[in-house]
Amino acid sequence: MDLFNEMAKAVIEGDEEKTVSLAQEALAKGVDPMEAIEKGFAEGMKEIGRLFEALEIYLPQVIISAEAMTAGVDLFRQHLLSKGGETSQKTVLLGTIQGDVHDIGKNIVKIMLESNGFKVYDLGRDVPVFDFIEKVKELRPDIVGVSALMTTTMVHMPKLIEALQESGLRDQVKVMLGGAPVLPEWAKKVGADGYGESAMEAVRVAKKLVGLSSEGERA
Ligand code: B12
Repeated sequence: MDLFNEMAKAVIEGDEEKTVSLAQEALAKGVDPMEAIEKGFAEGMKEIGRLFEALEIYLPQVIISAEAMTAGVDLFRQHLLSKGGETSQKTVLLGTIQGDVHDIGKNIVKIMLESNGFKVYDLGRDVPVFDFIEKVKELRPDIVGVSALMTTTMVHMPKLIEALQESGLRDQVKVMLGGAPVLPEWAKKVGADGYGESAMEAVRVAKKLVGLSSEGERA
């Protein structure tokens, strides 16, 4: 679909006005927001990642593209929230782990979970393990969802699981991990209950973890 290519291109060019107007166009045409995010905007961000890794572009360009993507994704989020919908009363505490400011993927996971009836408490990015633990105590969520985009920060994920154990909270909450460097085998090895490769999978896994669906395997 041409629209998805245009959306990817707008992210690559870091054109915020364009990402917003294309998101509006997608909604007007009745395109599924999640499909548009995954096949449009996220494809553009993948290409940015490739160009950055090939040293063809520099950090400021990545930042501009990230901002353009965020603006487009926000428009979809407002639309999905305004539609309301059923809520399962199941809760997810979500955040990007400490030392890591990457939050685009985490924000997409949040939108997907919200539009599938979960109540999401978003701790934001660069969230210390300690803050996760304090919020689990306070909010008693069904699931803790943790994102990491760097090999240097994903190492805090097992620390979070250990801290949950030490605080006597591990049996009361499911842990779901995600983010580009996280692999399913690793998530399982460090004791997570679930892993999601994409935002769509995050929803499938979250539903399974809280007993709302029977599909899928344990991470
Ligand atoms: C955009 C970006 C940035 C932006 C982030 C803006 C933002 N608000 O997020 C900016 C410019 C700020 C940035 C900064 C840096 N970045 Co950067 N960045 C990227 C880039 C290009 C894209 C990431 C992205 O948004 N992808 C798109 C989203 C949609 O995908 P995603 O995050 O994977 O999320 C999906 C799934 O993983 C999953 N998911 C995600 N989270 C979760 C959580 C759960 C629970 C579940 C179930 C699923 C799930 O669902 C999502 C949607 O489908 C990547 C390259 C790449 N190839 O990934 C580098 C990359 C991640 N960055 C990298 C680096 C090194 C940095 C910097 C250190 C650069 C620097 N020299 O300063 C800083 C880090 C600062 C810090 N302390 O965090 C490296 C990391 C290398 C490593 N060690 O592993 C990468 C891989 C680039 C590279 N090859 O060098 N970056």
